[in-house]
Amino acid sequence: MEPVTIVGNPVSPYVRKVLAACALKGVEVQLDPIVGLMGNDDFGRISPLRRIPVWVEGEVTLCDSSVIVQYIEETRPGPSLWPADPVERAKARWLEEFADTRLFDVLGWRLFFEIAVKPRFFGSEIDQAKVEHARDVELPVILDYLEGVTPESGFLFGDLSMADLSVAPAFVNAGAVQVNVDPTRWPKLAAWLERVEAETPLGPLNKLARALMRTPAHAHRDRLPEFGFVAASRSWGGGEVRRGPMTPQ
Ligand SMILES: N[C@@H](CCC(=O)N[C@@H](CS)C(=O)NCC(=O)O)C(=O)O
Repeated sequence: MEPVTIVGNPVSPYVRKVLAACALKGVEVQLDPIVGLMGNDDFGRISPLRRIPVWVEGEVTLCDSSVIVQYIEETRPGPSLWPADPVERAKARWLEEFADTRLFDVLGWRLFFEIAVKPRFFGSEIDQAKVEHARDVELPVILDYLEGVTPESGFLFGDLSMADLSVAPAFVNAGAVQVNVDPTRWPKLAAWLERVEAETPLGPLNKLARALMRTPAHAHRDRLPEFGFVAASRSWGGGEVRRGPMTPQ
């Protein structure tokens, strides 16, 4: 098989979701840890939305974490990434969808992007009203919902599945901007996040993400071996900072 390159920086929750799926399925990957906002012209050819992650395997290039995870599921042997029961499988896919859309809207775009990314990459002021509304009004509704679907023990559907590996990653980005899950208000969710961190491939990936958040972007490739990753020989990064067609204002 052709070697697989994952294009995308593990600071992105979607990149960590895909890397966790690769770890569970034993897919060996090389990593091109580019920031999506700094892709070069070739990046725009393999990622029309200029978003990470992208899967590159010979002539096959795939965008979107959910599409990539499904491709891994369908092309790689080993334990399924999803619950066996069709109802649970459908519910797990819904949680993946919820995480990729609503959860990331709030934790990713309105908190992490607004506080940590926009000022750094675009030199813009933080919109405090947006941040406070996201943190104090929108997020509690989401956390109440997730608390209601989180079990007392084990993972969301008993055994580890893509539901866990889709919902958990963005909480690291929220933590980086001091937004955390209060264990007195959402005890099951907070305990589940700790289990995911301690017992799944996402734990080491989250450590890598936290390390990269404290490292200038140009030095990210050099830090990969410390965390057991091989840097890809080719990079789709190095472009000017630019908005993609769906980058929020
Ligand atoms: N639905 C996509 C979302 C990917 C996404 O939004 N990636 C962000 C990084 S976390 C990105 O590349 N943003 C750059 C931009 O939108 O300009 C997926 O599941 O892969």
